[in-house]
Amino acid sequence: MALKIYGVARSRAFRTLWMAGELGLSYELVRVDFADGGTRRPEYLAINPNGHIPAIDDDGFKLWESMAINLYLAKKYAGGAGGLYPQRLEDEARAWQWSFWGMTEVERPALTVLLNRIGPDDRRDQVAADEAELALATPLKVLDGAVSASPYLLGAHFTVADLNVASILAWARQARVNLAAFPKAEAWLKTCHDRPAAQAARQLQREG
Ligand SMILES: N[C@@H](CCC(=O)N[C@@H](CS)C(=O)NCC(=O)O)C(=O)O
Repeated sequence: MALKIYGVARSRAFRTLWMAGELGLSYELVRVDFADGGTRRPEYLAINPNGHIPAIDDDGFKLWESMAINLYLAKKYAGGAGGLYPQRLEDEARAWQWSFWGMTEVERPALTVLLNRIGPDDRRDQVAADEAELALATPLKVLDGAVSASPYLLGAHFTVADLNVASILAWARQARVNLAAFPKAEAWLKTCHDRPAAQAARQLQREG
């Protein structure tokens, strides 16, 4: 098989599995798990020296970092107007903007709420969870404004920008972050997460 995805669905590999599903790609999921030390084995470090999942091997081309992987896959395989990857240079730049924004402004507080609210009992810290939820309000307001102006982040159609941001925010929904103050963002997120490819990736998560 040409495309290998390294990771497990209950990790950031979820993002790549969702993207592969959107694109209708056939792939091999190579099970590398952080829970059993798989991410630190020499054979995996040869693919991603950071020891993190996900990573891909696309016919010999190896790539790591979830957002970079999704941008690459979308650009390579989405093709054509109305596809997941924007056609105009400016829209492409906005897809990068939203992807970097998701990683730098959203990911840490979303993960902090998740780990402290629904992580292992002995590691939960309600105060840290509440503080992180408060910190999320700033980027959520930005997102709410963006999807008030157009149905999706780059305009009328769902693109890699939506997938990347919504896949990061999946943690916030799992952690039951209250989105009521951001009704447009909440509706947009639900629309993204209701897509069949997102549901299929969620199902892979439930299966472990
Ligand atoms: N910035 C990286 C982060 C990847 C990452 O930290 N993945 C976690 C799982 S969600 C991991 O591999 N942790 C295992 C470890 O650090 O050993 C990305 O988005 O791909």
